[in-house]
Amino acid sequence: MEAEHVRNINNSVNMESAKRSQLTTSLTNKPEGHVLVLYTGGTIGMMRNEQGVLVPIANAFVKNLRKYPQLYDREYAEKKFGAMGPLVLPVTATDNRRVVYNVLEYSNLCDSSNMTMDEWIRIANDIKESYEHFDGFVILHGTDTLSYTASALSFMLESLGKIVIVTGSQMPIFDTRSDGLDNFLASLVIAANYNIPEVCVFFNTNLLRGNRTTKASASSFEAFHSPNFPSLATANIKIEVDYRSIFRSCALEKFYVHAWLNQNVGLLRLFPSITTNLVKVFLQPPIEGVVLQTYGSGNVPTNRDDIIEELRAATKRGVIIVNITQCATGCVSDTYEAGKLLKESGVISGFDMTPEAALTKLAYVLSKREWDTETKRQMMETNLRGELTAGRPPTMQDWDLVEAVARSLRLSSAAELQELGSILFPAMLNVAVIRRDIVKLESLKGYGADISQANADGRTALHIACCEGDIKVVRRLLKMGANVHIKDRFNRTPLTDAIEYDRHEIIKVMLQCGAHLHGNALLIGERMCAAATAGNTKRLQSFLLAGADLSQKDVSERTPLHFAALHNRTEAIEFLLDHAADPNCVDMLGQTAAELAEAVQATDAMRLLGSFRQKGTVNGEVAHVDAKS
Ligand code: ASN
Repeated sequence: MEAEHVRNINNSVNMESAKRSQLTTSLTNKPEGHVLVLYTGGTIGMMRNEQGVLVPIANAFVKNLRKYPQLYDREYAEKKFGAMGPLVLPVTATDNRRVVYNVLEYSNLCDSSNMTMDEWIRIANDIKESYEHFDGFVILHGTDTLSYTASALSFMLESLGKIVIVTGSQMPIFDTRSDGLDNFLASLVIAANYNIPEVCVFFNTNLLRGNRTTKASASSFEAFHSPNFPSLATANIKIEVDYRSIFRSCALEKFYVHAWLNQNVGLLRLFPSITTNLVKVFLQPPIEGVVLQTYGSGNVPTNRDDIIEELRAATKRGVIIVNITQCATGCVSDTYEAGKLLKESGVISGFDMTPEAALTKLAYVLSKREWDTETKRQMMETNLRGELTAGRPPTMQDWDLVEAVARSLRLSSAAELQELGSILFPAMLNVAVIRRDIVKLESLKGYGADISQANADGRTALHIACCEGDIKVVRRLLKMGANVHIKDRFNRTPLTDAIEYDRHEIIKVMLQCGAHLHGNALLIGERMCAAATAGNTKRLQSFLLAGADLSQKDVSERTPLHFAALHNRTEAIEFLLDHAADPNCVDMLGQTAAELAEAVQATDAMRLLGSFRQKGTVNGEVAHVDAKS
């Protein structure tokens, strides 16, 4: 009896440990999400010097991060990348991807009150340089001018397909009680796990659209508000994303950086008894754009013709003047006579833009050489990155399809409705894609479907469309804002699917929209080697169109040409040679493709490669070259 009891306990202990080890394996086997952190300065990374004063200390941030187990899973990181490799977060049970992050520390770590437009341009260029190597970006920044930087970046990063989060903190991350740790961790997790192709600000559990934010408190942990637009996501026990409010670029173009800004811009805030002279001087050249902060819903005094005249004269000279409200929330309109006067004098509406968004948008719009003044004025009134609300915002009524289903299921709360939408829409979008029903796709979007919403396997309508192969459907999805970078449960992007199904036209369109090969180059090499082994020239062409290097090696340092030679695949050999595959590459045994062909007496391959026969040595150094002509 006793023995039985002990055996049962042992069994249950074994079961438990098996379950645990299964769980650990599934946690350690999680796919990775790669994030680049740009550390520009600010309180978040500061440390106290001997006098107890907060200062940024060069090269200390990363060293310190490695001491914190919440920020650095030493065991996993060192095993996989070595002691000086990228940092890795401990795995979380709730998120799909394990966060691997690199930190790029700026040489001039600065308090953000010292930031200038030059720094914004530098950040934008740094994102450009590493765009293809990371899933998302986190910018650590001082809070004082953080909203200006986030707003400026939202305009400079054109057709953005990946997430950029700007964050910081009110207290240094290494202080015992700090908001920095939560802000940084949540930003990393969101950047690695969620496809929100916007410049965002994360602070105190809220992910906000960057160009909608403003610093609202110098002391509260809730330092940033988004006065006229709801949060994009909230990070409490669960991270909940409101996919319907995400702004997606609908242009069929690749991500690019507009790395210029016009500095001749300014903010002019009206106040009772403002002098004519002050307005006049403010509007003089070289000023080219002014954000005018007026009263209430966009009003100026109706008894001040002098001011109106100065404004009229400036707009006639070509100065762009944008009207926004001094109020913390709300929008300008021309409901009052006081507001109409401004419109008549050539001042344009900034709707509900924050001062930070309006100013940085002016600096961006004015720097566009390809736009004339009228286009620039139009662009200022157009919603370019979700920075303004013009016209009626979408309401719940637009969601009547889901509502009808919800009613029949007796669901009523907004949360239930949202959840139902996230289940129904991906399925309905997929059916529309499979039926090639473009009208249905449009109407689903009209009903409130997020075009990039993934199903349970993480696959989006664009993944399915790339497999199905109808170029019209793919184009339409892209025009509706479908994102090209989303990875499914198997780490496949829509481009991976298009390659797998040899959809050449689709591959071209996807690349035009910024899609790129991702992941381990060796694995891509292996897949090309498999195609070469099978003599699958069409697949090799798919990889070539997708931007792959046809001389990419696999783990044994063999190229596709080695495999084509070994298996005597003449068409593949010809294709590879025609497309600049390097016949002189040697594998880990020091052998070229020609030598492999000779070793297996693949006669056709030997004939095609004969002129490239080369003797190599085991360590890869070329012993002599025997070039037959
Ligand atoms: N002065 C600091 C800065 O903006 C404030 C902060 O980061 N909390 O750099």
